[in-house]
Amino acid sequence: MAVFVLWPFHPLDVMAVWLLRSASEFYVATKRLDDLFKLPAHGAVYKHACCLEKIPKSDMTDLIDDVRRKVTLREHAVENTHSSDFPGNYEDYDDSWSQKKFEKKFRIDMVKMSHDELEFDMVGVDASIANAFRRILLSEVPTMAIEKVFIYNNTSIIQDEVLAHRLGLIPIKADPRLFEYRQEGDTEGTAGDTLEFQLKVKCTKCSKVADTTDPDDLYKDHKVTTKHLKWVPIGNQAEIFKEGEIRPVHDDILIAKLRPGQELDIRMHCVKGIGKDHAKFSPVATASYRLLPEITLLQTVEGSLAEKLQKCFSPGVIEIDRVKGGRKKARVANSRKDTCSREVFRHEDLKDTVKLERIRDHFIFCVESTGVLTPDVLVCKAVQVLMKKCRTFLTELKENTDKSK
Ligand SMILES: *[C@@H]1O[C@H](CO)[C@@H](O)[C@H](O)[C@H]1NC(C)=O
Ligand SMILES: CC(=O)N[C@H]1CO[C@H](CO)[C@@H](O)[C@@H]1O
Repeated sequence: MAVFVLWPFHPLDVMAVWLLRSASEFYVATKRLDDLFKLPAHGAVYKHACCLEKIPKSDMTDLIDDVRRKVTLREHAVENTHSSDFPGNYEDYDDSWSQKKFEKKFRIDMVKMSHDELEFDMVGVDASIANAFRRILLSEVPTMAIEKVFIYNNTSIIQDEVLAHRLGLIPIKADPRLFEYRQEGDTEGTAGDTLEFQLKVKCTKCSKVADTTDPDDLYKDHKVTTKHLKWVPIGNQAEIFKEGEIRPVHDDILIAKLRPGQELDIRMHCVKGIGKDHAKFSPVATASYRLLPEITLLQTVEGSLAEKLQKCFSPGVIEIDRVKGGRKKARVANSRKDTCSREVFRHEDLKDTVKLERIRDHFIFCVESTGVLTPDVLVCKAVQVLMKKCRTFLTELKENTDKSK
């Protein structure tokens, strides 16, 4: 039986490709399908096809390779966004998963790292795995944050609840690995699960009143910032932690503004928690990934058109070379820098000169820490969290199969 499967993709964009599965002959529909009949959903199976033209098998293999490995960016749509490299999907491809194949393909390349930012490439995993790491980084790696605020006095213009919320969001430099989660219903807190801070500020007038309207000269302590937060050791904490080890990450975050006579007297309890519970526990400012862009020039672009092409992409993506006779010629220098804006498709004279793709299993990760832990520690921690989840799942699976036996 001849069964044709509609292929939702073609390099020339004018034809839909028909793939004859489990056969050695492939055909291209030479007319737009929408002209022939109403286009059904992708993947529909046809018994008949017309206007077909035979194409060589090698071309088809290239095409399948592209579809399996890359996401294609087109003028009006982004295509092949789903992974399709699972077993049995393509004839002649062994897409079954094996540890050995994975180990050979998988790699992590460090690109740059500073004390609060990390960029690395994760190659050879499915989007679901990469996304799991991203989500764990955002919401399941624990940190310490202010949870309970005891306000003894507040004559500032900021309401108690707003103040408490602002305090909660301050990143606290304290290694969460050294603390336990606080037990539910526990209001006191112990040295093992709680950090205490104190904020006691009173704004006063400066005695020397100069001829000025600048509040910095007129008043003392009129800006309450994180440098006013004092750590109060509980129990044996003073012996365990060195001076300056427990403190807000930054000491210039503005908490409130006061005027002479106004006063804040607050005690705070910091506890361990995760971002899933409240965003203030999230250890990262951002954790995101993007796919590695791949830009291919389909034809030579020269002269003023080359300059126009360069302007369509992010700086550094397209370079212009001088060739014989002083002509300018565009060259793809570094596709990685591209933001994939697809600007090039807005220009009639350029849109057919380039192919924009992204490698489906090449993730460029960016992790920006709030400063509590260094980003490399956070990523390792995220891996541990995922491993723990897997172990829990395996144990439960085993328990259930044992039970049903
Ligand atoms: C609260 O602060 C105001 C202004 O400094 C002061 O007058 C008042 O006595 C304080 N109240 C308490 C309970 O400390
Ligand atoms: C506990 C306390 O003193 N709260 C006060 C803080 O300041 C606001 C505004 O001045 C008052 O409404 C609160 O009663």
